[in-house]
Amino acid sequence: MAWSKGKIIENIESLVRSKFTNPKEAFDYYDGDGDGKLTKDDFKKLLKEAKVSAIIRGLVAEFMIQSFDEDGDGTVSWDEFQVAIDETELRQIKSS
Ligand SMILES: [Ca+2]
Ligand SMILES: [Ca+2]
Repeated sequence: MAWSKGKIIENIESLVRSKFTNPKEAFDYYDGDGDGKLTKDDFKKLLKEAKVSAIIRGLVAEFMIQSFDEDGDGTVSWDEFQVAIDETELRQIKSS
């Protein structure tokens, strides 16, 4: 079974929809230490719950940070996360 970017996004979307009422709640939940930033480990936890294969989790987490991290600090802030969400179906529930 191949994991495409679309499939991974689909899994994350369905996780966020089923477990949280909006993306901010999801962000705060995975931001375990509450510093307003998601690290690679935080993304790995999210991907685990999104049932993404353990084999590729590390790589996908790395890829997500690299693609979302605009200011290059190696973590993803809420602002950066929102930009990423705008590219998915989750933007529709952003304000709910
Ligand atoms: Ca954090
Ligand atoms: Ca950043």
